Amino acid sequence: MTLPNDQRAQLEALYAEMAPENLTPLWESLAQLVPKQPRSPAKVHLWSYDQARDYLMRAGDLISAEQAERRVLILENPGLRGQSSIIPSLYAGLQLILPGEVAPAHRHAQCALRFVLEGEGAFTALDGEKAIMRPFDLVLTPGWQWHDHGNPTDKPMIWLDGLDIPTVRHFDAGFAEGYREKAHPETAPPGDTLARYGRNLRPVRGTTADRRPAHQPLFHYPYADWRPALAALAAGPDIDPHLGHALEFLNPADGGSVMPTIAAHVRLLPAGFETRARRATDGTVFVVVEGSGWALVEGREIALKPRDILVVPSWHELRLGAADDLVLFGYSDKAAQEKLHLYKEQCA
Ligand code: GTQ
Repeated sequence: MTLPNDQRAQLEALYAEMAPENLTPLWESLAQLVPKQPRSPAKVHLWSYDQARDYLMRAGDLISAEQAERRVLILENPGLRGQSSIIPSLYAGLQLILPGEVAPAHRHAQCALRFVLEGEGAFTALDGEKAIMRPFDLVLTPGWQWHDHGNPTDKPMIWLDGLDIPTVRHFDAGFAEGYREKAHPETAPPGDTLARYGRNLRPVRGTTADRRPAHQPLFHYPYADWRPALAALAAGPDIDPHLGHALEFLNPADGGSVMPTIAAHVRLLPAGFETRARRATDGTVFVVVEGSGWALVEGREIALKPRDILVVPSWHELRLGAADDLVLFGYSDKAAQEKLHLYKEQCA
C-alpha cells in the first residue's frame, strides 16, 4: 500500500504501540490473506529416487527401524523447509525397512497411504491383518487404526508414505499412542479383507460388528489389480485430453476418495500423447511407475523416469507428455478440499 509519508509514519507508530497488545491491522495484509487466486508457497520439485534411496540406505546403516520407530526421510518442499510438508496440507516420506526389521505398532489420528517403490514381501499390518506388499501396491492406514510394518524377506523394502500430518496439525487434532507390544497379534490371515470387500462389495451389518470399521473396510489396492484395469481403460478409444487415461482409487463404503483427506489415482499416457494444460486447487504428489516423459509446469520442463517423485502445488498449470507409455500414481488433498467446497479446476 502506498500512502503519503506522514500518514505512513503515524500508522507505523500506531502499529508499534498496539503490537504488544497482540493487535495488528488487516489492511496491511488483506490482499495476501484473501488472494484473488491461490499463490502457493510450495514449489514444483522433483526428487530423484536413486539419490534419495542412497541417503536412506546410509541412514539404514546408522539407525534401526525400531530405534527410529519410523525410519523415514521426509520429502520437504523447498518452499516449505522446516514444516515437514510436501504441500501445505500433506506430507511425504520415503520409508525403509531392512530385512528382519519391525517398525513397532502404533496408531494416530493422521491418515496414511503407502505406495511401494522397492522390494516384495514385507508387510503393513492393519489392526493385526497383514497386507503383503509388492511394487506399486497402494496400502492404506486410515486414522486411528493400529499398524506395524515388518520385513521378513532378505531384501530392503522401500515405500512412499503419504500422510495428512500438516492438515491434522492445522486443526490441532493430533493424538497418537504406541501399542503395548511390538506387533499387533494376528486377527485375520493376510488378504482376508481384500477377499471379502475388494470386489465392489461392502459388509451388510446385522447385529454383529465387523472386524473392519464400516466407513473404511478396504486397505490394500494391489498393483496386480489396478494395472490391468488401467490397461483395459487404455485399450478403449476415448482418452481425456487433460488427464490421459485415469482411474481413481475408491473407498467401497461410500464410493468416495480412499481416505477423508487424501484422494489417490493412477493414469496412463500412451507413447507420444501430450495432455492439454490443466490446473487445479489440489496440490498433487506424483510417482512415476513406468515409462518416461516430461512434465511442463508453469512453462518449466521436468524429465520423468521411473520411481522419481514430482510435486505440483495448487493452481500450477500442468501439462504431461509421454515418450513411451507413461504410468503415474498421484495423491492429493482433493478429498479434503471437496468436503470444504473449495476444490476448483481449470482446463485449457
Ligand atoms: O508408518 O506410521 O512417514 O506414523 C510418518 C509418520 C510414517 C507410519 C511416516 C508415521 C508413519
